[in-house]
Amino acid sequence: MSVFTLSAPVAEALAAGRPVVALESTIITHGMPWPQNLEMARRVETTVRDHGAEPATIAVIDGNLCIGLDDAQLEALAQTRGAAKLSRADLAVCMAEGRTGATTVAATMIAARLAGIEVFATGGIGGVHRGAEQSFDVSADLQELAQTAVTVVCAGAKAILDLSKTMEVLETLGVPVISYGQDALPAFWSRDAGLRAPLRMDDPGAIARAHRMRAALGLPGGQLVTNPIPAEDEIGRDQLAPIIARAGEDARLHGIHGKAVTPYLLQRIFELTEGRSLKANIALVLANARLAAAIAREMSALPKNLAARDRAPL
Ligand code: PSU
Ligand code: MN
Repeated sequence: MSVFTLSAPVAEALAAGRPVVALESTIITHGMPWPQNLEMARRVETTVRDHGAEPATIAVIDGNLCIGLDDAQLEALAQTRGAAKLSRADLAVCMAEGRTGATTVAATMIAARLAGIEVFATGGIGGVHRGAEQSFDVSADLQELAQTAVTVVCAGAKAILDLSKTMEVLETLGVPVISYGQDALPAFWSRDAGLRAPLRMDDPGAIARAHRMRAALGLPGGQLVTNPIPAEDEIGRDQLAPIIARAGEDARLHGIHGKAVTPYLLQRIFELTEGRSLKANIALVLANARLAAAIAREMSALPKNLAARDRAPL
């Protein structure tokens, strides 16, 4: 028996070597309000399909690690209030107890890797929180990128984080951070974080080759591709800065900590921007789905063991 369950369309695509894009589910249960969360989840899946790849949304449903959800499962997940937020630490416990939970970037990478899915689209990864020198709040997503070979397409780390510290940790962990099509690091709702990205690539084919080249070099871990939000949908950095500061202040006043921090901040920024942050969030996820599909198409056209002949025996 397999530890995970593939949906029929995902199983067929993987068996045929067709491109597949993994999608996370925490963004559905904890990142966006109902019913926009369901609408977003459906549109992301359609976008991946329209761009020539099979979407595989990942979640734990009644203890089953499901890779690929049908529409009824997607709707039930979007409506549920009790879903746990699952990172690397929580995945096995949720499955052992037969419960339902949504996978974060870290847990989605683990599941994608198990199924042989190499490309994953999300909104923004977790990172080093502001004040981490006091709270030690550093997302497990960073460590996962260092050890699990999945290329993650995001719109940057969420601007609620300390972006320079997040970049420092990723550098230490040896994670390639690749800005797509521009020199600047994007910051989720804004195109420019005010920092230069360590790497820049403009070609999905080269990104796919770099992923396989890492494996050929025997390097564990994935790649982080940061794709700037489309210009017409962005909220400028200066406009957001006071709102993010206020949301952070409110989180402190209410004693929010641990797993609750990111969902709280996203919800508070939604309120303070009167819904504009959600509109931007949906637009950037759709853009990431398009780029991830393009990378997955390129990946499926490459030989599986690219340059493996050049690798010294271990
Ligand atoms: N991107 C979004 N919305 C989200 C998230 C990402 O647009 O809600 C989720 C992801 O699942 C990510 C998680 O892994 O937030 C990070 O949570 P934490 O900071 O607690 O590790
Ligand atoms: Mn955290």
